[in-house]
Amino acid sequence: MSKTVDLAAEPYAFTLSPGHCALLIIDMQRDFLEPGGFGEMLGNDVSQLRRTIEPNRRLLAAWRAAGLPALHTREGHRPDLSDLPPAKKVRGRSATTIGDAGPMGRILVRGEAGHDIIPELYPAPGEPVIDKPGKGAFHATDLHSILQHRDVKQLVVTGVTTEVCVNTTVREANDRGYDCLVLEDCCGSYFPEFHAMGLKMIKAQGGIFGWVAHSDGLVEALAGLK
Ligand code: C5J
Repeated sequence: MSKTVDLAAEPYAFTLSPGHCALLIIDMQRDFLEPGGFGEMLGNDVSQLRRTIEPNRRLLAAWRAAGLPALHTREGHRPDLSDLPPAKKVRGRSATTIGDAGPMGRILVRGEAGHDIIPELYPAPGEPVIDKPGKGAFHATDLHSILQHRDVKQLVVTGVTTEVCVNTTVREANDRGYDCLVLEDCCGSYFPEFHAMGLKMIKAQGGIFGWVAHSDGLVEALAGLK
């Protein structure tokens, strides 16, 4: 697919190359998004994240219909916690931390119900799922080689949370030479001000880490690719 499409974005138009672009959906996991999960247990307002489900669902459907590659990430650790840095285990001084029993199984442990991706955005067969122990999706994962083998040079990035795992991943991707388009309505934070600032930091200084746009333009462009 050699056709390119210019999408309205900030700080300036993003030239989408469908043949070299992948959708990367960050950590849309039950423990972060669902009422009764770990995020809510910590006192967070999950509705701030849940508003991203429908835009992501619509985007993912359009993306798949256009025949483009989608990848999903999950933040979490091995059941024996051997990949959990001690500093991450104790951070926050919470009574309940990663690896402990939580409302949907052991918190952020692979294989537990809360660690899995929400049903609305469940990966289709053949869509890679990147299990990441850190905030960034490139740290200690095979994401970079999977993208390189598919000749991916651009990433459309969505998911949660804007200022933590989305921002960290976009910065890692930028340093590895990828152009990133972040979709504002498909990302979310428990803290609206961090969401706004997280997006601002990406597109500041001429797009120091990448581009920011609404998903409407991309969904419309994808329909035109069929
Ligand atoms: C993510 C977090 N996914 N906020 N994790 O952003 O700890």
